[in-house]
Amino acid sequence: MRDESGAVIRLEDYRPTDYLIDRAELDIRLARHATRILAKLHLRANPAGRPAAPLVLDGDELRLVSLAIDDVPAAPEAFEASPERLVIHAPPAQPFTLTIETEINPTANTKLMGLYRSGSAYCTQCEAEGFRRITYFLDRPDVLSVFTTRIEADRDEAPVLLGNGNPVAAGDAGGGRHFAIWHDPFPKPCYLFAIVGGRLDKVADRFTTMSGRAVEVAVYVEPGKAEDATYALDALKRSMAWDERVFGREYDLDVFNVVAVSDFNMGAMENKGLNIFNDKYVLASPETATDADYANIEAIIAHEYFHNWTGNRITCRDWFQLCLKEGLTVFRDQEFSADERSRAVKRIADVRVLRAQQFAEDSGPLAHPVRPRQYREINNFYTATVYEKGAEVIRMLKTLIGDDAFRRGMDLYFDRYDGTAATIEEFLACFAEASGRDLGHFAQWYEQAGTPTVNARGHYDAEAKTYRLALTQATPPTPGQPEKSPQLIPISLGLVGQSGAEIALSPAATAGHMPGVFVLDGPSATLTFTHVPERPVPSLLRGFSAPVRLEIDLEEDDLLVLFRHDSDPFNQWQSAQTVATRAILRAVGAGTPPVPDRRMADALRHFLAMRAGSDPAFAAQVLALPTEADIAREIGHDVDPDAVHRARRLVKVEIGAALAAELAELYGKLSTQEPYAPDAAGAGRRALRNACLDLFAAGLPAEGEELAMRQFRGADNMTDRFAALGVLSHLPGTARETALGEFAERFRGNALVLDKWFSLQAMIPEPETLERVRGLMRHPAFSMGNPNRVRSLIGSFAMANLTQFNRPDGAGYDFLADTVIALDARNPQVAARLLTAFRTWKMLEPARRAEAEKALRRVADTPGLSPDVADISGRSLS
Ligand code: 0A1
Ligand code: ZN
Repeated sequence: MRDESGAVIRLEDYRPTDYLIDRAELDIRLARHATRILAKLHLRANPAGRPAAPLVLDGDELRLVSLAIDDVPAAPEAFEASPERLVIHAPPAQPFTLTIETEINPTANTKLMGLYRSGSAYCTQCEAEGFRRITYFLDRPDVLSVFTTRIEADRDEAPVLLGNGNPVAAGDAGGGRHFAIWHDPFPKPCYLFAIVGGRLDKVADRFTTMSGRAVEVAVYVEPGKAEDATYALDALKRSMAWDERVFGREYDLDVFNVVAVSDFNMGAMENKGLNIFNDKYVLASPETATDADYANIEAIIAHEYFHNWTGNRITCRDWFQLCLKEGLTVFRDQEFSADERSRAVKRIADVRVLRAQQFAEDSGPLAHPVRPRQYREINNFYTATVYEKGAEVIRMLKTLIGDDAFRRGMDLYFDRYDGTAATIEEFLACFAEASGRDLGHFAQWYEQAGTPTVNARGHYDAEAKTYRLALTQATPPTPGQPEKSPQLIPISLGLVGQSGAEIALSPAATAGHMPGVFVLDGPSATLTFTHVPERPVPSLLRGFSAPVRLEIDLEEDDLLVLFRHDSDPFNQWQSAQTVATRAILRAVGAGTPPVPDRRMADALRHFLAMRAGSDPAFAAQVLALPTEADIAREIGHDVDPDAVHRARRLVKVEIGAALAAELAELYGKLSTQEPYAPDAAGAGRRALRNACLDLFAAGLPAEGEELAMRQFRGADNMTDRFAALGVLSHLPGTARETALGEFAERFRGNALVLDKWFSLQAMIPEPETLERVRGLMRHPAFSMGNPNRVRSLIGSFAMANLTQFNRPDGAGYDFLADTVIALDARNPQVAARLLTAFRTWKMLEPARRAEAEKALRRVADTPGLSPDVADISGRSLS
């Protein structure tokens, strides 16, 4: 256990280290239970540090075998070693070397941090503080070292040996062992260090960079699975080309390797030249992966690759600056996917994720700024706020200063900070310089937590032909920030006439900003538009130009004008969502089906007739109702999840029944015999077809079940098979159980596919589900040791089954509490992540709130908790 558990680390306490490590030469002798690491560190005093200070190196569960200073064995009184620390009392004044030998047991490493075993392979995960579990080091991102790594292993056990940088030598080491030496010329913090050793297959190719250098690119996977890595390899090459084209960034080593492992705490990791991935985000074949899986693989491959510049070449000064690399890199991967696929659909999908994850986090006890000011456990800050809201902040910056100044700012940033560990202030200064703008107020997005609400009220003066729009903003208090200041909010807007024509904006309305963008930077503002020939419908926050909630007093008919005619596809989609949200909220209030609203069904019917053929992916987004969690957030307090579920169901049934004929027809039209390809166009058609099936089955369950069963059995790809199973999973009865059984049988032995099967069952909104989940935990394919299994079964139950996790009797909460406590002993990071399912407990109605609090307290009061779980339970209760 790390002894600093409970200690608060604060941004204001940052100071440089007293020593620097210019070079690190590692010799790692892999062995299952006793791996030896010989580290020769070349140190010198940091001119920015305190002179003649003791040297304190970080460790975590380490055993020191030997220590030498300048190649002379260290006298016992010269140092102090514990599993967590190595202190050299009086280091030499001149540059010196430390030679440290440690021994670790990768097989016993169930935390999956540091060096561990996944299947039969050895791999590492060092971000954020895992390198200290390999050797003693200055384990922080502002210490940049050039690494040379020799890896030695049994040739039989680990014929493939990979490290950071370029391969420089390999050979026989005697006694059935062999070695490889890797050298990474780019100074990097140790969190980017990685090695892999194992019996792995690969797919490889060559990428020629824009300056003509040849790079060997390869994806390594478990033996026999190379075929399933070809899509990832292709996505990698497309990412490399895109970063050259769009940001002018070229790759810098001779090789780029990706390795897929089955035991991984997160999605993937951007280690220099050696990305390590959760195999869920690499392996794909039409039979086993859905279109969504392919899109995720493409996005995550791109994300990790883009880190080579935003994260690796320029890293973070400290972990408070995490969003400097993560927010920016998410923005970059979102733009990549938007360019590779449909921009509008990608934006809608990203905003759905932002609202589901980040808005939820931002309105509860775990809310924190994009750049937090303090933490107890940094692993708990790889959050939707740092990643997703961090990306929104970059997007707003681009909206505010325009594409050209944004690109100039990026160029300046790369130029000025290459090879350094930077801060948000340094980053923003590049854009202030490139645009000539003062970004002082804008920078508050990094400091102030909470989701602002923007309220808009419009008034049209028919006589004067003017339209006045009154805007106000307010941000609710968040933990540690009771008072909020107005944010600087870019509001992309337009005015739409009743017949759909865009009304020209009088230039004065948005003067001083980018065209069509009004910047709300105070508590309120009034915009006056002149020469407005008719009563307009305002289209605000186009493209979701800021991460805020928008309240606007539009009538249903006005929303439908936007749905039909808005030139901004995001707001077209948004207005349909708003209409549906209102219908569901009315049903929650009434407890009965809302008065059937013909207008909405008519509008959808018209929309499908006009747009389904030309833009099926977009149409699928329109047909997908707001989720139960969306509705719960909209209600905001005293939420009864059962009432939300019933109301949403009622509306879905009503729409499904009203449109049954059209949905069936469209479903039929979209049923092609073309062979499966995971491209955006095909994915769009499948998404729409499956959205039709889902709505149709809600309206006409008996017919829907038959159709779904036929699709389930006849599908030639996982997208269609799994979508049909999803529809069946919501229809209680024997067909569902039969289909679930057939699916399990067909994919026996394929862990990643069975994860989908676990997840689907965990999300069934019925009281028997908790028992089903408990039963599935005893399934031979389930294991508490594998993060993907845990997330699929238990994570889906807790995070994506609103009614059953929030059972009124509290059994869902108790189950999660028990599971988190049990898992904590094995893998604190994954346990802490699971516990964030309680992040919205305060908005529940009082009886459930009391049950949730009881379960959270039980976790918090458990002796011997990891810092990870102690931090989340403590903050959740505060
Ligand atoms: N930097 C990675 C995310 C990551 C963070 C921590 C990890 O520890 C287990 C692993 C991965 C990314 O943004 O993809
Ligand atoms: Zn990242």
